[in-house]
Amino acid sequence: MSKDCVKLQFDDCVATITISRPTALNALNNTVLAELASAIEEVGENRACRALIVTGEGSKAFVAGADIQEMASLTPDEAVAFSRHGQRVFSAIERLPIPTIAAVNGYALGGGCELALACDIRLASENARFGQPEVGLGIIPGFGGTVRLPLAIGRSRAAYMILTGRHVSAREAYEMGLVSEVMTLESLLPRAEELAREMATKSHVAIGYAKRLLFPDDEALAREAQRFGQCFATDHPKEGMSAFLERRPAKFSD
Ligand code: DAK
Repeated sequence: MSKDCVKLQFDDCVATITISRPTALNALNNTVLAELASAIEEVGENRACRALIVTGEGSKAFVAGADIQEMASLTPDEAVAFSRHGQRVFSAIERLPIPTIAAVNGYALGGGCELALACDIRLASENARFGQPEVGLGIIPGFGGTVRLPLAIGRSRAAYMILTGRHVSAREAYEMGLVSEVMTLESLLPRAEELAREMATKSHVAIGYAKRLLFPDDEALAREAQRFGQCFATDHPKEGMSAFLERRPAKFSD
């Protein structure tokens, strides 16, 4: 599959996936999700590959979420299907038997924060910002955020992020335990590579087993997709996303 929005590079035992859709701050539309799925499959098939880095193109965004333009017109059934599709792609990353590092180089919002959460380890540049802003769009996190965020940082902090929709800085994310290290943007990829190579020297058998013990519950992910679909049975997603696209505050009906 040719890839316009996702770059995949192998450097002996380390693979790097770069989400590259700069006109929309690397937002995840159906093309990006399909290309990402194909890149993950290639990584999984490469027996020499011992670690994966996921990052975003440029210096502003890792991934600014799912594509709001594409999501705005979903029916409830399409919304469930979209959520399950995204969840499958993110679960495929999580289920790779090799360690995965999100090198977060800017905005990691909504689906972008969830993509980082699907990786085992998160490193952030100083300009990174994390958030689950979905409630402001009339929806809930739909790509595993309600399941993986509490696992990563605890229920109380996850509730703070999901229910307020606030962005948190790289430093706050570090204090919450959402990221393991914060550094300058220039140091981010070199440090990710260094860590990837360090983990590549460990037992890949032990790493594969250790990872499996950390997987979240499939049923919880299915419940999230179901609830996501239910949001689309109301007019809130349409209002929230139109408001974003029209650059005005959303006004949600009773
Ligand atoms: N989708 C589409 N386009 C986006 C985008 C997005 N998520 N984020 C940014 N863009 C586009 C902007 O529309 C703008 O396009 P032009 O107007 O230039 O054509 C361009 O990228 C630059 O953005 P801004 O002009 O807004 O740049 P600023 O520096 O002013 O602001 C920002 C940067 C990241 C703070 C802002 O762009 C922003 O708030 N973006 C939206 C972030 C957001 O709310 N993301 C969460 C999306 S919700 C689901 C499963 C999962 C999900 C949803 C459904 N199902 C099961 C159905 C996940 C949901 C999400 O991820």
